[in-house]
Amino acid sequence: MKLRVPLPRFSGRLHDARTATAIGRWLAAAVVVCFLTGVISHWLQHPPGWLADDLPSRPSWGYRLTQGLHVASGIAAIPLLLAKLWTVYPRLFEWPPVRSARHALERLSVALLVAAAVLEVFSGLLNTVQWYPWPFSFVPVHYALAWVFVGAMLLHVAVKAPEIKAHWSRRSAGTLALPAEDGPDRRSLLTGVAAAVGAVTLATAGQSFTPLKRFDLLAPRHPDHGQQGLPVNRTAVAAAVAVVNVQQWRLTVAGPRPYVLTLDELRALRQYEATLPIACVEGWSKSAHWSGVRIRDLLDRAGAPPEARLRVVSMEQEGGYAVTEMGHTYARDELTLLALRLNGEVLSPDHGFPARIIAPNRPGVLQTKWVHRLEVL
Ligand SMILES: Nc1nc2c(c(=O)[nH]1)N[C@H]1C(S)=C(S)[C@@H](COP(=O)(O)O)O[C@H]1N2
Ligand SMILES: [Mo]
Repeated sequence: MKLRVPLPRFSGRLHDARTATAIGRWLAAAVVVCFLTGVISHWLQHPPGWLADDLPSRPSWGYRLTQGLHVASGIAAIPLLLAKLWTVYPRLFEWPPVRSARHALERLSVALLVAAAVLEVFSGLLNTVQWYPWPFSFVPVHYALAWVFVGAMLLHVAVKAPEIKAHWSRRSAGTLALPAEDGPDRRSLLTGVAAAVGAVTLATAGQSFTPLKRFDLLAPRHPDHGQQGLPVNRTAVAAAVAVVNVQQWRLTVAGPRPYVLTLDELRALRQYEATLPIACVEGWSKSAHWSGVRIRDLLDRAGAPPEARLRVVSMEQEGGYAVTEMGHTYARDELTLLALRLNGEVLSPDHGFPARIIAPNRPGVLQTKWVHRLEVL
């Protein structure tokens, strides 16, 4: 008996190379922006050894821009990816499934590409809502997958280069005599995809691009929701930081000339002001007005050498951000503060009372709250 596989037949005409190329170009553009800004983000948060002491602390808005672009391009990639997969999915039913060793390899690389792409964008999306329904740690997996994704995409573009070239523009497709009557349908499809990208971008970009905050309907954060004019990522209760007894609280600075300060002594030191954003890796950001003591003044008083790194220790007991480090480019920047006040008020407990780090061009996760100890390294 002959085996008969009931393959679906596709009557839609838009599952063709021209549509795949048109959407693929936009998708590739979004992925390139997302990848480059993602690598910047990763290196600022987890610098490789050779870079750790040279990370630039300027421009002060740099991380806000790159991370805003990272999350926006990642969100835009979702409708593009879905549209691209819709365009090419009839190929899943190609018969025979494998024609040659070369063909098998190509299909395998496409399977890898699709798997990496889907996992990457959806893990990123879930991260923006702080939802981690998986057993692995987000950052290393998201970072490693990014390389797999981009590597598989480059391979795919190389393999498909002749087809991409042939279908790059409407005119080049015309020379291959694609049916002209598909034109209006394709235009509707592409317009629909563009509208979807525009809609998700408009409905989320306001979480970091504040002029659009009125339209910020889908983003998990709104720049105006939060105490003292600034969103809160982790409250004092969530971080299990006890209510601070101001009389007993001390800032300890460990270094060649260690010292301890009370809160009143800290407030009596020369105060500086800085307007700097909190730019969370999850995609929201907002500028705020801070004042407090310059980190470099505290370091000088401790006799720290100019190239010294600094370890910042929070009163928070557990949690991945309780202890952070900063290189000398940040520690010596005149804008880097041990902030005591935010937007004209004493820091609220959720914003890190009594003292927190605020530094330019730095991921939000490293803007340590509830600081009580600084160590010169
Ligand atoms: N000790 C400590 N500091 C922390 C965090 C934390 O969990 N623990 N969260 C960080 C993150 S992820 C961000 S985005 C900022 C948010 O600061 P905000 O709540 O003052 O806006 O604080 C950072 N500082
Ligand atoms: Mo964050």
